Amino acid sequence: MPRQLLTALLLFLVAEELIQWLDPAFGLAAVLADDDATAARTYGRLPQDGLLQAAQPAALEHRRLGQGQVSDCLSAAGLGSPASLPASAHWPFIGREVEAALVHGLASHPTAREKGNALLAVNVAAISPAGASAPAGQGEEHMRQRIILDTDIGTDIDDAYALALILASPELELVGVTIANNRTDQRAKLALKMLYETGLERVPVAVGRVTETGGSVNQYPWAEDFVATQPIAQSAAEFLVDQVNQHPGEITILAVGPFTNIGDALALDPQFLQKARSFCIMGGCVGWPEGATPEIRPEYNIVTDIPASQAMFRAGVPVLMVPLDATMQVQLQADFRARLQTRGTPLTDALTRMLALWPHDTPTLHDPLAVGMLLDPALCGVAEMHIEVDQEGITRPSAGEPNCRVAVTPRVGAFLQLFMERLLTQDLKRN
Ligand SMILES: [Ca+2]
Repeated sequence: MPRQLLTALLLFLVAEELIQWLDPAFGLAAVLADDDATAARTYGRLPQDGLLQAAQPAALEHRRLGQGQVSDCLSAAGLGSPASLPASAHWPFIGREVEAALVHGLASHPTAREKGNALLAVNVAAISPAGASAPAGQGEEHMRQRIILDTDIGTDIDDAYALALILASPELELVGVTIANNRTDQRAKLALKMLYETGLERVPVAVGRVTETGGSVNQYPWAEDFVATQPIAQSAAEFLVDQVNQHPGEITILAVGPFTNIGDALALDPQFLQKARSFCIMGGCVGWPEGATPEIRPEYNIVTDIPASQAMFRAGVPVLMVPLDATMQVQLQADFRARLQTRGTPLTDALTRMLALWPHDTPTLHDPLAVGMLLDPALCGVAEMHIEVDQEGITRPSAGEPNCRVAVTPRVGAFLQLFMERLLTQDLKRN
């Protein structure tokens, strides 16, 4: 198996096209590819099971590399602060800051090369074909997952990327889109137009109630004149309740906006989340692992509708929670954006147009990371926690039976690779 792993790695490295998509985790691989002998020594000794969780301590042991040494490496490279590194045993090796530091460290400090090898070994284990985290859909055991996306598309740009990732992922069947937060009529038009332009106008869009909460619909001009399709007559909450009652145990609900529609659906049917197959949110901030997040703070989706968020966490169903702690690490840098822009499909063109209206530069892929967890649950390390929402909208872990599985340590490189592959290889269009 080590030889197969090496072969897989070398194939990976020579795929120049691929390497250009990838983030510094794999840029590090490219650096080390200059030295085949070193690569062979490193990769030939990888644990054979390929499990990320097993590979991390094994690789550390193999290279006698501890966190202190990594901190030294960061310091030597003049990048990063050892004090900012998470102290947890589930230390996120694939954090961008660490990767960037190591790339620079390797380039300028030969003694750092050995240290980099061990971290690279971990990354290779994580992406290897032998890994336990092969993308869903490649095995017979993976069923097509039916999902409803509850979104506030139109404020931050990441909702549009999340919808795009769903549409471009054959493992997911989008049952419907429900729209939350303030001008839900305008947001609905954005979703309707994205679905229409990609030939998926059969997917129903249900509008949530208009609220007085904040968040401008800055991308609305892209869909302002769109009249080809309309939302369904059911409200978002009615649609959610109706669907899980019609198909109990089958539908995954993915909520990536303020949780008003979830709260309204719970008011209609307090058991509605129990009838879903699973329930996943992008939201909250848990301050874990220690040091990964500067401080626990109220997160937008939670704080925009605190009563709905409180009801959601008390609904008695396990929540798969993808918090800021993980999502802030996943950013869509300029080279990635350029690749999407030049792809030229209706879907990527829609994203380009909406991005141009978004009043910021670099998207953080909060909501797409939650989609990623539905595609491949191994994309983030997960911790079980008991979460309650306080009056300020803070989601502080507290004592009690776990009610959440919280995604805290993202494999940034693996996620971005999946994200870019899906959006660049799709060819969705109107029939
Ligand atoms: Ca959102």
